[in-house]
Amino acid sequence: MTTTRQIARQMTTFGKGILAADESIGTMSSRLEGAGVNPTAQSRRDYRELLVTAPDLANGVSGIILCDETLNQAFADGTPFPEACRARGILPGIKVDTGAKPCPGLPGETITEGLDGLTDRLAGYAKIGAAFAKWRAVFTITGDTPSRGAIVANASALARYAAACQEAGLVPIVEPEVLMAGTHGIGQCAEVTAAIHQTVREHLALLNVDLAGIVLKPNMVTEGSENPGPPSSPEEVAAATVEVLRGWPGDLAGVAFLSGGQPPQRATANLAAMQSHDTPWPLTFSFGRALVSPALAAWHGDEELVGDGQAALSAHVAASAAAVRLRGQLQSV
Ligand code: 5MM
Repeated sequence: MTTTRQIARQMTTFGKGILAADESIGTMSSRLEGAGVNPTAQSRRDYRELLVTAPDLANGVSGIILCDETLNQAFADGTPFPEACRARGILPGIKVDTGAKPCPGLPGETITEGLDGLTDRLAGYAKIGAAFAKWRAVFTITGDTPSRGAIVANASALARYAAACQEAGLVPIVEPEVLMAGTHGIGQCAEVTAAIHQTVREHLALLNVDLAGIVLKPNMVTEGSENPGPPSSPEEVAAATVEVLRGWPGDLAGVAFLSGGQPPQRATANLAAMQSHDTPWPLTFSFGRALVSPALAAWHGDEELVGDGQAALSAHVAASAAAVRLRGQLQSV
């Protein structure tokens, strides 16, 4: 039997990242509409089929995160998505949270929901071929947030999710995301991200989650998107991010960053700069928008342009994979 440790190693294998294509029906529909595509179950399916069938996707991607709708859909030729992914050498994953909802008692903050019935859902996802899962907690930096309450509540949910995944034989991607929105500086992002990670680690330990069988999906440490100063350089982002990550022990399987709305070139440059730091865990990507936005724009629902959409995706996957492979050149792996 393949263990969660083995799957986590496969997910973070050298030179590859994870494609986040798990937009919920609402998010995906508004992105399709924004690209001029009528959002239906079929157009969402067609778009995800375009992504999965991009030539040689497996050269730069070890896994793809899907949402419940897609995992249960089939290609136009009838092949179920999980089977189609595995046939291409790509592990299928499933987003199992049900979204960040207003947190009772904490106005303006959110708690990610989805724990009810999770054990049964995980068993069902494993049965249809999922190898891993994803749960995203969301934090915003303002004058008085994130509060301790929001950090503890979300860390506790992340830990319950992670423990349930490992019992079901699925690798949990643990995603505590500090949003870029805000005027804060890079130092404040570092402080907040470190405090959240510390609490997440404590809660994972309380539930005996095996760190060698999880993949951490954090934000990069950057200044806020409305910060009035000049943007931090890739070297500054890399140094601040790696310093925060040093709180994680060496047995963590790997780190796969979200892109967080950064332009693709910036996310890739930051990822490249990370590789000069000697870390006990691989540092790779689990980008969503930084990989798929150009593909969606190039395709925009025109079946004649599927190849263009795939070429855009392939170019961004190749650039991100090349960034990760710098590790092999800058230090021994
Ligand atoms: C792909 O978007 C994911 C799900 O979004 P919703 O549930 O809000 O529709 C999201 O969790 C994504 O996987 C992460 O935020 C990383 O994506 P980015 O675009 O930040 O790399």
